[in-house]
Amino acid sequence: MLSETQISEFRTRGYLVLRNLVPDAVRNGLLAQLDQWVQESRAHDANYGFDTPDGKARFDLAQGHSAANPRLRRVANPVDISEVYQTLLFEGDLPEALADLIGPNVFFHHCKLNNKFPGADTRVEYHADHPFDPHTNDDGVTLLLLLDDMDEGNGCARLVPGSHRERYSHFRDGRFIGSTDPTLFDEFDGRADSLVGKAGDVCLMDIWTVHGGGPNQSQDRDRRMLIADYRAADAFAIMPPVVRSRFYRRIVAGKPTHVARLREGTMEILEPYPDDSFFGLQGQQAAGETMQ
Ligand SMILES: O=C(O)CCC(=O)C(=O)O
Repeated sequence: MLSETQISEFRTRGYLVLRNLVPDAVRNGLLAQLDQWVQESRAHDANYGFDTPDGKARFDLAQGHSAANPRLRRVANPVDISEVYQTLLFEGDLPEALADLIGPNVFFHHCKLNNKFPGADTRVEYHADHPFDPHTNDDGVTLLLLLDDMDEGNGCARLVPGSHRERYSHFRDGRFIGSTDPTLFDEFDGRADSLVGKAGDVCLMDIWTVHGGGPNQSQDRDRRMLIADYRAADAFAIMPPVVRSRFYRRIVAGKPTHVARLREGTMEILEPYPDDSFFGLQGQQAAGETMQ
């Protein structure tokens, strides 16, 4: 599905944007489901939905959440509870594009919805995805589907081109902090490209590409993004997945294997962390939580 030029752009920059890939009808189905979850969140005052494979809350609420002002900032593995998400992520064009980059055999790892509400201070600190889920090899792609039009004003993601060839520690004082060293954030800000795009655009990002993003500073523009992590089928986890899906290791392209491929090198190994989502790990409390 991808051209040689697109594949080469992915390898050089560490990401590739495919414009207008997901039709409005499909996107509207995903958003209708998300709207329903936001409505349901009004009945809760702390994270909820613990019927997940790892017992962590599926629905993560930002500070300031209330029935009148719902702040559902993250849904872990919407695919586990919604068929429209399954169809999009497991069938059709998207798995085909992934197979062109890391195939022919590809499995689904996990996914999540990130919801930056207008005026909310939710930000994402610069990090790469592979350090959260180390595997025997690092052939993997994170897919970012823009559910709304995005730019810096409503907190689009920012990606550091070329950073997939660099390596940054996600530890500080011997502890996994879920981001690169904060003293590097200014440098990354200077180098990063903003993922400016229209709803329906898809970005395919190498799992080593450093990325982050500021808050949604607009008064009235949503910033909703679906994020899905896929790996080559011969990559095997070195530790349990941090956001476990009931579809973990589902083959979406090619066929399964029981033979692991190993990449030589070194890798930081995190301790499993208790927070429901990585926002907690990055120091942004959920509704009802207080600083330790
Ligand atoms: O929502 C975003 O802009 C990026 C989120 C992200 O990188 C993540 O959840 O791992």
